[in-house]
Amino acid sequence: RCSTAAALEELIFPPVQISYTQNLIDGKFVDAASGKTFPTYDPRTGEVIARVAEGDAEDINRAVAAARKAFDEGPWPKMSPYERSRILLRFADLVEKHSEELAALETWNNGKPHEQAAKSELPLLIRLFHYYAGWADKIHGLTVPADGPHHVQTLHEPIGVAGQIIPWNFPLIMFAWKVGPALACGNTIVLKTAEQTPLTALYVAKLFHEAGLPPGVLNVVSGYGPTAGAALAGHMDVDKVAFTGSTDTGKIVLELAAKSNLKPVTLELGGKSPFIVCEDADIDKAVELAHFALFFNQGQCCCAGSRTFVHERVYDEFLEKAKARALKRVVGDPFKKGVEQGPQIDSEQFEKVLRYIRSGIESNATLECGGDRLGTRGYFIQPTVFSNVTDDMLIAKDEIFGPVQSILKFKDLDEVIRRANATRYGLAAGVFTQNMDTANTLTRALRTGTVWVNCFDVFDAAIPFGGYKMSGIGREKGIYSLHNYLQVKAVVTPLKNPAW
Ligand code: TXE
Repeated sequence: RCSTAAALEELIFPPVQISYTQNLIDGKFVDAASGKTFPTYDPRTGEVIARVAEGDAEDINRAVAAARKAFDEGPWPKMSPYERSRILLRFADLVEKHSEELAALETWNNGKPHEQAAKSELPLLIRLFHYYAGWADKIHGLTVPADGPHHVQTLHEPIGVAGQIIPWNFPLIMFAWKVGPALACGNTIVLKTAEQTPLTALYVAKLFHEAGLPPGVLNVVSGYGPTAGAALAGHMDVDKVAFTGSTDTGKIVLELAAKSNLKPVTLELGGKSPFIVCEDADIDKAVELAHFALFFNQGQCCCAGSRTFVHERVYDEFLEKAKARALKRVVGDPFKKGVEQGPQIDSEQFEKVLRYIRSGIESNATLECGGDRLGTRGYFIQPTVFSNVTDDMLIAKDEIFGPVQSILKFKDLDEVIRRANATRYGLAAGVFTQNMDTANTLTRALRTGTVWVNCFDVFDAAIPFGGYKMSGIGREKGIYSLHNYLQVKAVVTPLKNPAW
Protein backbone atom coordinates (compact mmCIF):
# COMPACT_ATOMS: atom_id res chain seq x y z
CA ARG A 1 0.00 0.00 0.00
CA CYS A 2 1.16 3.49 -0.77
CA SER A 3 1.66 5.67 2.23
CA THR A 4 1.30 8.98 0.45
CA ALA A 5 -0.19 11.96 2.24
CA ALA A 6 -3.93 11.90 2.89
CA ALA A 7 -5.59 13.33 -0.18
CA LEU A 8 -7.37 16.28 1.35
CA GLU A 9 -7.26 17.67 4.83
CA GLU A 10 -8.34 21.24 4.37
CA LEU A 11 -9.09 22.82 1.01
CA ILE A 12 -6.89 25.66 -0.11
CA PHE A 13 -8.91 28.14 -2.15
CA PRO A 14 -7.26 29.99 -5.00
CA PRO A 15 -7.35 33.77 -4.87
CA VAL A 16 -9.01 34.02 -8.25
CA GLN A 17 -12.45 34.93 -9.53
CA ILE A 18 -14.22 33.25 -12.41
CA SER A 19 -14.92 36.19 -14.69
CA TYR A 20 -15.76 34.61 -18.04
CA THR A 21 -18.32 31.86 -18.53
CA GLN A 22 -20.10 32.89 -21.74
CA ASN A 23 -19.12 31.98 -25.28
CA LEU A 24 -16.83 34.43 -27.05
CA ILE A 25 -18.23 35.06 -30.52
CA ASP A 26 -17.29 37.92 -32.83
CA GLY A 27 -15.36 39.63 -30.06
CA LYS A 28 -18.23 39.59 -27.56
CA PHE A 29 -19.16 37.38 -24.64
CA VAL A 30 -22.65 36.00 -25.27
CA ASP A 31 -25.01 33.45 -23.74
CA ALA A 32 -25.70 30.20 -25.54
CA ALA A 33 -28.41 30.54 -28.19
CA SER A 34 -30.52 28.06 -26.21
CA GLY A 35 -29.90 29.94 -22.97
CA LYS A 36 -28.61 26.69 -21.47
CA THR A 37 -25.63 26.38 -19.13
CA PHE A 38 -23.68 23.39 -17.84
CA PRO A 39 -21.65 22.88 -14.67
CA THR A 40 -17.89 22.81 -14.43
CA TYR A 41 -16.25 21.18 -11.42
CA ASP A 42 -13.42 21.29 -8.92
CA PRO A 43 -11.89 17.80 -9.24
CA ARG A 44 -10.63 17.96 -5.65
CA THR A 45 -14.21 17.63 -4.42
CA GLY A 46 -16.48 17.07 -7.42
CA GLU A 47 -18.31 20.27 -6.48
CA VAL A 48 -19.55 22.75 -9.06
CA ILE A 49 -17.40 25.87 -9.31
CA ALA A 50 -19.30 27.66 -12.08
CA ARG A 51 -21.96 27.25 -14.72
CA VAL A 52 -20.86 27.91 -18.26
CA ALA A 53 -22.82 28.73 -21.44
CA GLU A 54 -23.61 25.45 -23.17
CA GLY A 55 -22.92 25.93 -26.86
CA ASP A 56 -24.44 23.59 -29.42
CA ALA A 57 -24.93 23.51 -33.20
CA GLU A 58 -26.54 26.95 -33.30
CA ASP A 59 -23.70 28.60 -31.38
CA ILE A 60 -21.19 26.86 -33.62
CA ASN A 61 -23.10 28.24 -36.65
CA ARG A 62 -22.88 31.75 -35.23
CA ALA A 63 -19.20 31.39 -34.38
CA VAL A 64 -18.39 29.97 -37.82
CA ALA A 65 -20.29 32.84 -39.48
CA ALA A 66 -18.20 35.33 -37.48
CA ALA A 67 -14.95 33.53 -38.33
CA ARG A 68 -15.97 33.30 -42.00
CA LYS A 69 -16.67 37.02 -42.15
CA ALA A 70 -13.41 37.84 -40.38
CA PHE A 71 -11.56 35.70 -42.90
CA ASP A 72 -13.37 36.75 -46.08
CA GLU A 73 -13.62 40.44 -45.31
CA GLY A 74 -10.42 40.82 -43.34
CA PRO A 75 -8.41 42.53 -42.10
CA TRP A 76 -6.73 39.55 -40.41
CA PRO A 77 -5.56 37.37 -43.35
CA LYS A 78 -4.49 40.43 -45.34
CA MET A 79 -2.88 42.27 -42.45
CA SER A 80 0.87 42.74 -42.67
CA PRO A 81 2.50 39.65 -41.13
CA TYR A 82 4.54 41.92 -38.87
CA GLU A 83 1.33 43.39 -37.44
CA ARG A 84 0.02 39.88 -36.78
CA SER A 85 3.29 38.99 -35.11
CA ARG A 86 3.01 42.03 -32.85
CA ILE A 87 -0.49 41.06 -31.74
CA LEU A 88 0.79 37.59 -30.80
CA LEU A 89 3.62 39.19 -28.83
CA ARG A 90 1.27 41.60 -27.05
CA PHE A 91 -0.92 38.63 -26.16
CA ALA A 92 2.09 36.79 -24.71
CA ASP A 93 2.86 39.87 -22.58
CA LEU A 94 -0.71 39.94 -21.27
CA VAL A 95 -0.53 36.24 -20.41
CA GLU A 96 2.63 36.97 -18.45
CA LYS A 97 0.89 39.80 -16.63
CA HIS A 98 -2.05 37.52 -15.71
CA SER A 99 0.00 34.37 -15.08
CA GLU A 100 -0.99 34.08 -11.45
CA GLU A 101 -4.74 34.10 -12.07
CA LEU A 102 -4.34 31.79 -15.04
CA ALA A 103 -2.26 29.20 -13.18
CA ALA A 104 -4.74 29.27 -10.27
CA LEU A 105 -7.71 28.86 -12.60
CA GLU A 106 -6.01 26.03 -14.49
CA THR A 107 -5.37 24.13 -11.26
CA TRP A 108 -8.83 24.80 -9.87
CA ASN A 109 -10.62 23.51 -12.98
CA ASN A 110 -8.21 20.69 -13.87
CA GLY A 111 -6.64 19.51 -10.59
CA LYS A 112 -3.02 19.63 -11.78
CA PRO A 113 -0.37 20.71 -9.25
CA HIS A 114 -0.27 24.47 -9.04
CA GLU A 115 3.53 24.50 -9.14
CA GLN A 116 3.41 22.65 -12.45
CA ALA A 117 0.84 25.06 -13.90
CA ALA A 118 2.64 28.17 -12.64
CA LYS A 119 6.28 27.23 -13.16
CA SER A 120 6.17 25.11 -16.24
CA GLU A 121 2.93 25.42 -18.20
CA LEU A 122 2.41 29.19 -18.07
CA PRO A 123 6.02 29.89 -19.15
CA LEU A 124 5.60 27.32 -21.94
CA LEU A 125 2.36 28.98 -23.05
CA ILE A 126 4.17 32.30 -23.34
CA ARG A 127 7.10 30.67 -25.11
CA LEU A 128 4.78 29.02 -27.65
CA PHE A 129 3.28 32.37 -28.62
CA HIS A 130 6.72 33.97 -28.87
CA TYR A 131 7.66 31.12 -31.15
CA TYR A 132 4.63 31.54 -33.42
CA ALA A 133 4.98 35.32 -33.40
CA GLY A 134 8.44 34.67 -34.80
CA TRP A 135 6.98 32.64 -37.66
CA ALA A 136 4.21 35.07 -38.64
CA ASP A 137 6.45 37.19 -40.88
CA LYS A 138 8.60 34.34 -42.18
CA ILE A 139 6.00 32.31 -44.05
CA HIS A 140 6.51 32.44 -47.80
CA GLY A 141 6.45 30.36 -50.94
CA LEU A 142 9.08 29.31 -53.45
CA THR A 143 10.18 30.14 -56.96
CA VAL A 144 10.02 26.89 -58.91
CA PRO A 145 12.34 26.12 -61.85
CA ALA A 146 9.78 24.35 -64.06
CA ASP A 147 10.41 23.14 -67.62
CA GLY A 148 9.18 25.43 -70.38
CA PRO A 149 8.91 29.19 -70.80
CA HIS A 150 7.08 29.90 -67.56
CA HIS A 151 7.68 31.79 -64.40
CA VAL A 152 6.40 29.58 -61.57
CA GLN A 153 5.97 30.54 -57.96
CA THR A 154 4.03 29.22 -54.96
CA LEU A 155 2.00 31.36 -52.61
CA HIS A 156 1.49 30.04 -49.10
CA GLU A 157 -1.98 31.22 -48.14
CA PRO A 158 -3.99 30.71 -44.95
CA ILE A 159 -6.46 27.87 -45.29
CA GLY A 160 -9.48 29.81 -43.98
CA VAL A 161 -11.68 29.04 -40.98
CA ALA A 162 -10.04 26.50 -38.68
CA GLY A 163 -12.21 24.38 -36.37
CA GLN A 164 -10.24 23.26 -33.32
CA ILE A 165 -11.37 20.78 -30.66
CA ILE A 166 -9.21 20.39 -27.58
CA PRO A 167 -9.09 18.09 -24.52
CA TRP A 168 -8.96 18.76 -20.80
CA ASN A 169 -5.55 17.42 -19.74
CA PHE A 170 -3.55 20.55 -20.72
CA PRO A 171 -6.22 23.18 -21.43
CA LEU A 172 -3.86 26.12 -21.96
CA ILE A 173 -1.07 24.26 -23.71
CA MET A 174 -3.55 22.64 -26.09
CA PHE A 175 -4.99 26.10 -26.76
CA ALA A 176 -1.51 27.29 -27.73
CA TRP A 177 -0.66 24.28 -29.92
CA LYS A 178 -3.82 24.90 -31.92
CA VAL A 179 -4.29 28.66 -31.91
CA GLY A 180 -0.61 29.67 -32.28
CA PRO A 181 0.10 28.25 -35.75
CA ALA A 182 -3.39 29.01 -37.07
CA LEU A 183 -3.13 32.70 -36.21
CA ALA A 184 0.50 33.02 -37.30
CA CYS A 185 -0.57 31.83 -40.76
CA GLY A 186 -3.50 34.28 -40.94
CA ASN A 187 -6.45 31.95 -40.36
CA THR A 188 -9.55 32.59 -38.30
CA ILE A 189 -10.70 30.13 -35.64
CA VAL A 190 -13.61 28.51 -33.88
CA LEU A 191 -12.24 26.67 -30.86
CA LYS A 192 -14.30 24.22 -28.84
CA THR A 193 -12.87 23.55 -25.40
CA ALA A 194 -13.34 20.32 -23.46
CA GLU A 195 -16.51 20.31 -21.37
CA GLN A 196 -14.44 19.55 -18.24
CA THR A 197 -12.17 22.61 -18.55
CA PRO A 198 -13.76 25.59 -20.28
CA LEU A 199 -12.48 28.38 -18.04
CA THR A 200 -8.89 29.29 -18.95
CA ALA A 201 -9.44 29.35 -22.73
CA LEU A 202 -12.19 31.96 -22.27
CA TYR A 203 -9.85 34.00 -20.11
CA VAL A 204 -6.97 33.98 -22.61
CA ALA A 205 -9.31 34.57 -25.56
CA LYS A 206 -10.36 37.76 -23.79
CA LEU A 207 -6.68 38.71 -23.45
CA PHE A 208 -6.23 38.18 -27.19
CA HIS A 209 -8.87 40.81 -27.86
CA GLU A 210 -7.16 43.18 -25.42
CA ALA A 211 -3.99 42.59 -27.43
CA GLY A 212 -5.72 43.93 -30.55
CA LEU A 213 -7.03 40.80 -32.26
CA PRO A 214 -9.90 41.86 -34.55
CA PRO A 215 -13.37 40.53 -33.63
CA GLY A 216 -14.33 37.20 -35.19
CA VAL A 217 -10.74 36.00 -35.63
CA LEU A 218 -10.79 33.81 -32.51
CA ASN A 219 -14.16 32.49 -31.31
CA VAL A 220 -14.40 30.17 -28.30
CA VAL A 221 -17.43 27.97 -27.70
CA SER A 222 -17.87 25.80 -24.59
CA GLY A 223 -19.99 22.68 -24.83
CA TYR A 224 -20.17 18.95 -25.24
CA GLY A 225 -18.58 16.82 -27.95
CA PRO A 226 -21.54 15.17 -29.67
CA THR A 227 -23.35 18.53 -29.94
CA ALA A 228 -20.91 21.45 -30.28
CA GLY A 229 -17.85 19.39 -31.28
CA ALA A 230 -19.62 17.35 -33.94
CA ALA A 231 -21.29 20.47 -35.39
CA LEU A 232 -17.86 22.04 -35.80
CA ALA A 233 -16.19 18.98 -37.36
CA GLY A 234 -19.09 18.54 -39.79
CA HIS A 235 -19.58 22.20 -40.69
CA MET A 236 -19.64 23.03 -44.40
CA ASP A 237 -18.06 26.44 -43.86
CA VAL A 238 -15.09 25.24 -41.81
CA ASP A 239 -12.00 24.74 -43.98
CA LYS A 240 -9.87 22.62 -41.64
CA VAL A 241 -10.30 20.76 -38.41
CA ALA A 242 -7.69 19.99 -35.77
CA PHE A 243 -8.53 17.63 -32.93
CA THR A 244 -6.81 16.29 -29.82
CA GLY A 245 -8.51 13.59 -27.78
CA SER A 246 -9.33 9.90 -27.82
CA THR A 247 -8.75 7.67 -30.83
CA ASP A 248 -12.44 6.75 -30.97
CA THR A 249 -13.54 10.38 -31.15
CA GLY A 250 -10.76 11.08 -33.66
CA LYS A 251 -12.39 8.56 -35.99
CA ILE A 252 -15.74 10.33 -35.61
CA VAL A 253 -14.14 13.70 -36.38
CA LEU A 254 -12.47 12.29 -39.51
CA GLU A 255 -15.76 10.81 -40.65
CA LEU A 256 -17.66 14.07 -40.06
CA ALA A 257 -15.03 15.95 -42.04
CA ALA A 258 -15.22 13.44 -44.89
CA LYS A 259 -19.02 13.42 -44.98
CA SER A 260 -19.32 17.21 -45.02
CA ASN A 261 -16.86 19.16 -47.14
CA LEU A 262 -13.73 16.95 -47.08
CA LYS A 263 -11.90 19.44 -44.93
CA PRO A 264 -8.34 18.35 -44.07
CA VAL A 265 -7.98 16.91 -40.57
CA THR A 266 -5.11 16.73 -38.11
CA LEU A 267 -5.50 14.38 -35.17
CA GLU A 268 -3.46 13.97 -32.01
CA LEU A 269 -4.81 10.86 -30.28
CA GLY A 270 -4.08 8.28 -27.63
CA GLY A 271 -0.90 6.36 -26.94
CA LYS A 272 0.68 3.43 -25.13
CA SER A 273 4.24 4.62 -25.17
CA PRO A 274 7.07 2.22 -24.36
CA PHE A 275 9.78 3.33 -21.96
CA ILE A 276 12.74 1.01 -22.52
CA VAL A 277 15.38 0.56 -19.83
CA CYS A 278 18.43 -1.27 -21.19
CA GLU A 279 20.84 -3.20 -19.00
CA ASP A 280 23.53 -0.51 -19.26
CA ALA A 281 21.21 2.37 -18.31
CA ASP A 282 21.88 4.67 -15.37
CA ILE A 283 19.27 2.94 -13.22
CA ASP A 284 18.62 5.70 -10.70
CA LYS A 285 18.03 8.22 -13.48
CA ALA A 286 15.90 5.74 -15.42
CA VAL A 287 13.75 5.03 -12.36
CA GLU A 288 13.15 8.73 -11.78
CA LEU A 289 12.35 9.47 -15.41
CA ALA A 290 10.17 6.39 -15.84
CA HIS A 291 8.24 7.56 -12.79
CA PHE A 292 7.92 11.06 -14.23
CA ALA A 293 7.04 9.70 -17.70
CA LEU A 294 4.05 7.86 -16.30
CA PHE A 295 2.83 9.82 -13.28
CA PHE A 296 3.25 13.37 -14.62
CA ASN A 297 -0.10 15.23 -14.77
CA GLN A 298 -1.82 12.39 -12.83
CA GLY A 299 -0.91 10.04 -15.68
CA GLN A 300 -3.19 12.04 -17.97
CA CYS A 301 -0.77 12.49 -20.85
CA CYS A 302 -1.26 11.14 -24.35
CA CYS A 303 2.45 10.28 -24.49
CA ALA A 304 2.68 8.79 -20.95
CA GLY A 305 5.38 6.10 -20.74
CA SER A 306 2.78 3.50 -19.85
CA ARG A 307 4.72 0.36 -20.74
CA THR A 308 7.94 0.32 -18.76
CA PHE A 309 10.12 -2.40 -20.39
CA VAL A 310 13.10 -3.30 -18.19
CA HIS A 311 15.98 -5.59 -19.13
CA GLU A 312 15.97 -8.80 -17.07
CA ARG A 313 19.47 -8.18 -15.63
CA VAL A 314 18.39 -4.91 -14.00
CA TYR A 315 14.71 -5.74 -13.50
CA ASP A 316 14.79 -6.53 -9.77
CA GLU A 317 16.81 -3.47 -8.86
CA PHE A 318 14.64 -1.25 -11.06
CA LEU A 319 11.41 -2.63 -9.64
CA GLU A 320 12.45 -2.13 -6.04
CA LYS A 321 13.47 1.46 -6.72
CA ALA A 322 10.40 2.24 -8.88
CA LYS A 323 8.13 1.02 -6.12
CA ALA A 324 10.00 3.03 -3.49
CA ARG A 325 9.68 6.14 -5.66
CA ALA A 326 5.93 5.64 -6.16
CA LEU A 327 5.48 5.18 -2.41
CA LYS A 328 7.15 8.54 -1.87
CA ARG A 329 4.94 10.38 -4.36
CA VAL A 330 3.10 13.19 -2.64
CA VAL A 331 -0.62 13.21 -3.49
CA GLY A 332 -2.92 15.88 -2.17
CA ASP A 333 -4.48 19.28 -2.69
CA PRO A 334 -2.79 20.53 -5.87
CA PHE A 335 -2.63 24.02 -4.39
CA LYS A 336 -0.40 22.76 -1.57
CA LYS A 337 3.32 23.31 -1.97
CA GLY A 338 5.29 20.14 -2.67
CA VAL A 339 2.28 18.17 -3.91
CA GLU A 340 3.23 16.14 -6.98
CA GLN A 341 -0.14 14.65 -7.82
CA GLY A 342 -3.67 16.02 -7.64
CA PRO A 343 -7.01 14.40 -8.47
CA GLN A 344 -8.03 12.85 -11.80
CA ILE A 345 -10.15 15.16 -13.91
CA ASP A 346 -13.65 13.77 -13.28
CA SER A 347 -15.69 10.84 -12.04
CA GLU A 348 -15.70 9.19 -15.46
CA GLN A 349 -11.91 9.13 -15.75
CA PHE A 350 -11.56 8.21 -12.07
CA GLU A 351 -13.84 5.18 -12.52
CA LYS A 352 -12.07 4.22 -15.74
CA VAL A 353 -8.66 4.16 -14.03
CA LEU A 354 -9.99 2.15 -11.07
CA ARG A 355 -11.52 -0.36 -13.53
CA TYR A 356 -8.12 -0.84 -15.18
CA ILE A 357 -6.49 -1.34 -11.79
CA ARG A 358 -9.03 -4.09 -11.02
CA SER A 359 -8.37 -5.61 -14.42
CA GLY A 360 -4.62 -5.68 -13.67
CA ILE A 361 -5.25 -7.47 -10.39
CA GLU A 362 -7.66 -9.95 -12.01
CA SER A 363 -5.21 -10.74 -14.79
CA ASN A 364 -2.58 -11.66 -12.17
CA ALA A 365 -0.15 -8.82 -12.60
CA THR A 366 1.59 -8.23 -9.26
CA LEU A 367 0.25 -5.15 -7.47
CA GLU A 368 3.40 -3.67 -5.91
CA CYS A 369 1.75 -0.61 -4.39
CA GLY A 370 -1.36 1.55 -4.58
CA GLY A 371 -4.42 0.03 -6.20
CA ASP A 372 -7.21 2.13 -4.77
CA ARG A 373 -8.62 5.61 -4.42
CA LEU A 374 -7.07 7.95 -1.91
CA GLY A 375 -9.27 9.62 0.67
CA THR A 376 -13.03 9.78 0.38
CA ARG A 377 -13.54 13.04 -1.47
CA GLY A 378 -12.78 14.05 -5.05
CA TYR A 379 -10.96 11.93 -7.60
CA PHE A 380 -7.62 11.06 -6.00
CA ILE A 381 -5.96 7.74 -6.86
CA GLN A 382 -2.99 6.13 -5.14
CA PRO A 383 0.15 5.96 -7.27
CA THR A 384 -0.05 2.36 -8.46
CA VAL A 385 2.71 0.06 -9.69
CA PHE A 386 2.18 -3.34 -11.32
CA SER A 387 5.04 -5.75 -12.02
CA ASN A 388 5.04 -9.04 -13.94
CA VAL A 389 2.87 -7.40 -16.57
CA THR A 390 2.58 -9.32 -19.83
CA ASP A 391 1.76 -7.98 -23.29
CA ASP A 392 -1.64 -9.65 -23.49
CA MET A 393 -3.04 -7.93 -20.36
CA LEU A 394 -5.48 -5.07 -20.88
CA ILE A 395 -3.33 -2.80 -18.72
CA ALA A 396 -0.50 -3.32 -21.23
CA LYS A 397 -2.69 -2.71 -24.26
CA ASP A 398 -5.15 0.08 -23.48
CA GLU A 399 -4.55 3.71 -22.67
CA ILE A 400 -5.34 3.94 -18.92
CA PHE A 401 -4.73 7.68 -18.60
CA GLY A 402 -4.08 7.51 -14.88
CA PRO A 403 -1.33 6.98 -12.26
CA VAL A 404 -0.77 3.29 -13.01
CA GLN A 405 2.72 2.10 -13.94
CA SER A 406 3.07 -1.28 -15.68
CA ILE A 407 6.51 -2.88 -15.56
CA LEU A 408 7.40 -5.57 -18.12
CA LYS A 409 10.57 -7.67 -18.39
CA PHE A 410 12.60 -8.20 -21.60
CA LYS A 411 15.68 -10.22 -22.62
CA ASP A 412 17.16 -8.67 -25.76
CA LEU A 413 16.87 -5.77 -28.17
CA ASP A 414 15.10 -7.57 -31.02
CA GLU A 415 12.50 -8.82 -28.60
CA VAL A 416 11.84 -5.42 -27.04
CA ILE A 417 11.63 -3.73 -30.44
CA ARG A 418 9.03 -6.24 -31.59
CA ARG A 419 7.01 -5.93 -28.38
CA ALA A 420 7.27 -2.14 -28.17
CA ASN A 421 5.93 -1.86 -31.72
CA ALA A 422 3.17 -4.43 -31.21
CA THR A 423 0.49 -1.83 -30.47
CA ARG A 424 -2.04 0.11 -32.51
CA TYR A 425 -0.52 3.30 -31.12
CA GLY A 426 2.71 5.10 -32.07
CA LEU A 427 2.96 8.40 -30.26
CA ALA A 428 6.21 8.41 -28.31
CA ALA A 429 8.91 6.25 -26.75
CA GLY A 430 11.65 6.59 -24.15
CA VAL A 431 14.99 4.84 -24.50
CA PHE A 432 17.44 4.47 -21.63
CA THR A 433 20.95 3.31 -22.50
CA GLN A 434 24.49 4.62 -22.39
CA ASN A 435 25.42 2.79 -25.57
CA MET A 436 25.18 4.90 -28.71
CA ASP A 437 24.68 1.90 -31.00
CA THR A 438 21.79 0.64 -28.88
CA ALA A 439 20.27 4.12 -28.90
CA ASN A 440 20.64 4.40 -32.68
CA THR A 441 19.11 0.96 -33.25
CA LEU A 442 16.13 1.70 -31.04
CA THR A 443 15.46 5.22 -32.33
CA ARG A 444 15.33 3.90 -35.89
CA ALA A 445 13.34 0.77 -35.13
CA LEU A 446 10.59 2.28 -32.98
CA ARG A 447 7.49 3.32 -34.93
CA THR A 448 6.62 6.43 -32.93
CA GLY A 449 6.43 10.17 -33.63
CA THR A 450 8.93 11.01 -30.88
CA VAL A 451 11.80 9.07 -29.32
CA TRP A 452 13.28 10.60 -26.20
CA VAL A 453 16.75 9.20 -25.42
CA ASN A 454 17.79 9.37 -21.78
CA CYS A 455 15.09 12.00 -21.23
CA PHE A 456 11.29 12.21 -21.46
CA ASP A 457 8.53 14.76 -22.02
CA VAL A 458 10.81 17.42 -23.48
CA PHE A 459 8.28 19.81 -25.03
CA ASP A 460 10.01 22.69 -26.70
CA ALA A 461 7.92 24.90 -28.99
CA ALA A 462 10.15 24.01 -31.95
CA ILE A 463 10.00 20.21 -31.56
CA PRO A 464 7.31 18.57 -33.73
CA PHE A 465 4.88 16.27 -31.95
CA GLY A 466 2.41 13.75 -33.32
CA GLY A 467 1.69 10.11 -33.87
CA TYR A 468 2.33 7.16 -36.12
CA LYS A 469 -0.46 4.63 -36.63
CA MET A 470 -3.64 5.20 -34.59
CA SER A 471 -1.99 7.91 -32.49
CA GLY A 472 -2.81 10.48 -35.11
CA ILE A 473 -2.37 12.31 -38.36
CA GLY A 474 0.01 15.25 -38.79
CA ARG A 475 2.39 17.09 -36.50
CA GLU A 476 1.91 19.98 -34.11
CA LYS A 477 4.54 22.49 -32.91
CA GLY A 478 7.64 23.37 -34.83
CA ILE A 479 7.78 24.27 -38.50
CA TYR A 480 5.61 21.25 -39.36
CA SER A 481 2.59 22.71 -37.59
CA LEU A 482 2.43 25.60 -40.06
CA HIS A 483 1.74 23.26 -42.98
CA ASN A 484 -1.55 22.28 -41.33
CA TYR A 485 -2.82 25.84 -41.68
CA LEU A 486 -1.60 26.76 -45.16
CA GLN A 487 -2.76 26.20 -48.69
CA VAL A 488 -0.14 26.15 -51.43
CA LYS A 489 -1.13 27.97 -54.58
CA ALA A 490 0.98 27.50 -57.73
CA VAL A 491 1.06 30.60 -59.89
CA VAL A 492 2.24 30.12 -63.47
CA THR A 493 2.87 32.99 -65.87
CA PRO A 494 4.35 32.78 -69.40
CA LEU A 495 7.74 34.33 -69.91
CA LYS A 496 7.72 36.79 -72.78
CA ASN A 497 11.38 36.37 -73.41
CA PRO A 498 12.39 32.85 -72.34
CA ALA A 499 16.02 33.52 -73.16
CA TRP A 500 16.14 35.60 -69.95
O1 TXE B 1 -12.06 12.15 -24.81
P1 TXE B 1 -12.81 12.73 -26.07
P2 TXE B 1 -12.53 12.01 -23.28
C1 TXE B 1 -8.08 9.74 -24.10
C2 TXE B 1 -7.85 9.15 -22.72
C3 TXE B 1 -9.16 9.36 -22.06
C4 TXE B 1 -10.11 9.08 -23.20
C5 TXE B 1 -11.49 9.64 -23.07
O2 TXE B 1 -7.57 7.79 -22.82
O3 TXE B 1 -9.35 8.48 -20.99
O4 TXE B 1 -9.47 9.68 -24.30
O5 TXE B 1 -11.44 11.01 -22.72
C6 TXE B 1 -14.69 16.38 -27.90
N1 TXE B 1 -17.42 15.16 -32.09
N2 TXE B 1 -7.65 11.13 -24.21
O6 TXE B 1 -13.88 11.37 -23.21
O7 TXE B 1 -14.23 12.31 -26.08
C7 TXE B 1 -14.83 16.60 -26.40
O8 TXE B 1 -15.91 17.46 -26.11
C8 TXE B 1 -16.54 16.15 -31.90
C9 TXE B 1 -6.38 11.35 -24.83
O9 TXE B 1 -12.38 13.31 -22.61
O10 TXE B 1 -11.99 12.38 -27.26
C10 TXE B 1 -13.46 17.17 -26.07
O11 TXE B 1 -13.42 18.54 -26.43
N3 TXE B 1 -15.88 16.34 -30.74
C11 TXE B 1 -6.09 12.75 -25.05
C12 TXE B 1 -12.52 16.39 -27.00
O12 TXE B 1 -13.37 15.89 -28.03
C13 TXE B 1 -16.12 15.49 -29.72
C14 TXE B 1 -6.70 13.81 -24.27
C15 TXE B 1 -11.83 15.19 -26.32
O13 TXE B 1 -12.79 14.32 -25.82
C16 TXE B 1 -17.04 14.42 -29.87
C17 TXE B 1 -8.00 13.45 -23.73
C18 TXE B 1 -17.71 14.27 -31.11
N4 TXE B 1 -18.60 13.29 -31.33
C19 TXE B 1 -8.40 12.15 -23.70
N5 TXE B 1 -17.06 13.73 -28.71
C20 TXE B 1 -4.83 13.15 -25.71
N6 TXE B 1 -4.58 12.71 -26.94
O14 TXE B 1 -4.05 13.90 -25.13
C21 TXE B 1 -16.20 14.34 -27.85
N7 TXE B 1 -15.64 15.41 -28.45
